[in-house]
Amino acid sequence: MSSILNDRSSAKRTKLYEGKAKIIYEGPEPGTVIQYFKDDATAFNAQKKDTIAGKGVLNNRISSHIMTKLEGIGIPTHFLRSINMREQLVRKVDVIPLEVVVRNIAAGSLCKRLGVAEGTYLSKPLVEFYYKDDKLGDPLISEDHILTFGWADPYEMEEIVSMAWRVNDYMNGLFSGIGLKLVDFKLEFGRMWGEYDELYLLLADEISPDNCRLWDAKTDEKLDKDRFRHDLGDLVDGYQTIASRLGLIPEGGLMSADGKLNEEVAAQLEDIENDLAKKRKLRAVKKTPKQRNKV
Ligand code: ADP
Ligand code: AIR
Ligand code: ASP
Repeated sequence: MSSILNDRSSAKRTKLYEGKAKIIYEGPEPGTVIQYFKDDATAFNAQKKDTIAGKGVLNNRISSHIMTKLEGIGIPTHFLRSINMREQLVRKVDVIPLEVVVRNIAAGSLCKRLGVAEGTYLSKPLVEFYYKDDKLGDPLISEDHILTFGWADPYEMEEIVSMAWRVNDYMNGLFSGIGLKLVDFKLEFGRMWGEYDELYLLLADEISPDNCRLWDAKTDEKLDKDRFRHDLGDLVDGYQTIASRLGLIPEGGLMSADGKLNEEVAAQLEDIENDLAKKRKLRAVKKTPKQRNKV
């Protein structure tokens, strides 16, 4: 049953790219692609790997929900609609090779790099940029590197930083309302050109516990991918806690008592905010001559 449901549609699709956590397939209409969420987990530039049943389903659902909410407050995203429990239809973009990290509380590489104690509240949200290149280990870069190498222009950087702040404001409210601290997160953005060569800058990729640090507000228990990175406990348990507090899965969770994915519950998660998504309109950020990613 599981393999039928999981492979149902992907079998017929043309694979465009396979990454560490997702597969990108050709979409049904021009300008679209399908994101398939795998159960694969990697950390430390894929030096640590595992397959964790249920992770893909949860990330697909959580990301669809958050992207839809962000669209609702006027942040343009690539998300079009959910297709099934592991797949979503998104607008195809040229991904800007940047990982934009926003931090509210010190954790992870910030602590390692600067010796700051984990859990220190930052005096203001900190926006960092990393050059998205696995071979180089996604190095930390400055805005000047981005402009010097033409990975984005000043206008795009202004938009990116402004969107990152707005996403942070919104998600801080969303998560604090359900007893979670938003420690930090990573965003990716992409370019899409319209019929008249107008440029749309869209929030792309995913927003899920794979790329957000989320701690329980009372206990500071880590509920995100750090569980996997540092062997802190069952990953799916943490992701399920987040999803159920967001009201996305029933209390009992997604896994059956035998530790397997409950296909029936998982299939119900497909039934989501697609109505809202249909009402969306895109706003171009500027007219520009066609210029594709240089890297
Ligand atoms: P990685 O490439 O880092 O291993 P994933 O396994 O998550 O990451 O693969 C998904 C890939 O698809 C990422 O490289 C991401 O930048 C890219 N991507 C995300 N959204 C879109 C989109 N809307 N159009 C095209 N590519 C996208
Ligand atoms: N992130 C960065 N690269 C990949 C991911 N997923 C996310 C982490 C964390 C934030 O960016 O999940 O939420 C900062 O990561 P780090 O390792 O720089 O502290
Ligand atoms: N996803 C990245 C990796 O596989 C980084 C991380 O999440 O730790 O290495």
